[in-house]
Amino acid sequence: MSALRDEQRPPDNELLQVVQRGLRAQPKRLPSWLFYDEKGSELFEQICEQPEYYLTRAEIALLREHATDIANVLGPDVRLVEYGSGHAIKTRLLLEHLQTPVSWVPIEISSEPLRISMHNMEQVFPQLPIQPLSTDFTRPLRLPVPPRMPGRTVIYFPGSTIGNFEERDAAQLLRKMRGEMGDNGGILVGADLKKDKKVIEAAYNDAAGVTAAFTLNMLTRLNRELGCNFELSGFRHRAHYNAMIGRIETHILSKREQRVRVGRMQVLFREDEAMQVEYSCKYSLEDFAELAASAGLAVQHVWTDPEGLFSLQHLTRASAK
Ligand code: AVI
Repeated sequence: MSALRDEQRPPDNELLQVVQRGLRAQPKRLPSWLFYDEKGSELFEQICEQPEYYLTRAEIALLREHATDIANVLGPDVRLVEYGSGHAIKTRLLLEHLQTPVSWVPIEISSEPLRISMHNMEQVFPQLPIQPLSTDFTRPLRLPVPPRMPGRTVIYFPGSTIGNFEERDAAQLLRKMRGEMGDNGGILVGADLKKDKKVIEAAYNDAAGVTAAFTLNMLTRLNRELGCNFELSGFRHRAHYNAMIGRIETHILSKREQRVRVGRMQVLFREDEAMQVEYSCKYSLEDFAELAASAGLAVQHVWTDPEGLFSLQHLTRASAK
């Protein structure tokens, strides 16, 4: 278990500092990347299969419906750079339709998922050059030299992971992509759309409790990796849709007053105290266009699934002013 987990986390004392800083903050908060240890990644895969979690199904339906059109818009000889190695099915649906793609560059911090997705893709597209990059995609990238001259570089960022970044960080990430794709490049980014609060809240509070297990697994990870003593029965998951801001706000709530050991710190949790662990932003088409504009990008095309739940947006550089 693993290589992958060991690579994913910063060295222990760095991790401890991140966690202690978050627990000293008022209100307490921990970064959402802490979800994704091996167990958390498995639970996320299970979330994607829950009947309430419409995002993955909607994005796949969108690709089934529009992949030909998307491929036409992206044009021939694309170098497809994928942020996160993601759900292989989405990438396959896209690659199947691209005309003479130059290469696929999956970027993933953890080597095991990267290896698996490469292996799967090699089976389906034996002719396609694959140039994996095992790194954190939020950092500046040095893309590998392509096997032949691409018509354009397109950065593919599926799954509405952009929504897990706060607005300023999302704009910064898009601006970084803008630099990496070059003048005539593009970004193909998944963005979950605003909709009925009940539908959104159900997606993050599935009846089977998989999302709750995913959230609380963060505490199990801290117990294992930092020797903390979080008692899992003393905490619960809460995901609430903040309609004013347009985002799911996920918290871990303390069911009672309790103290937890985190390194040399004793952290006091009051009864009902909420620790913020994730945002999942939802966008109107205008919201997303504004976000893109703040990163020097313009929305060229938007595709949605037949139910209008989810969008895939093609962004290019906004014309120089
Ligand atoms: C990865 N990301 C797009 C998921 C989301 O919907 O925000 C993570 C997730 N958290 C709870 N359920 C799913």
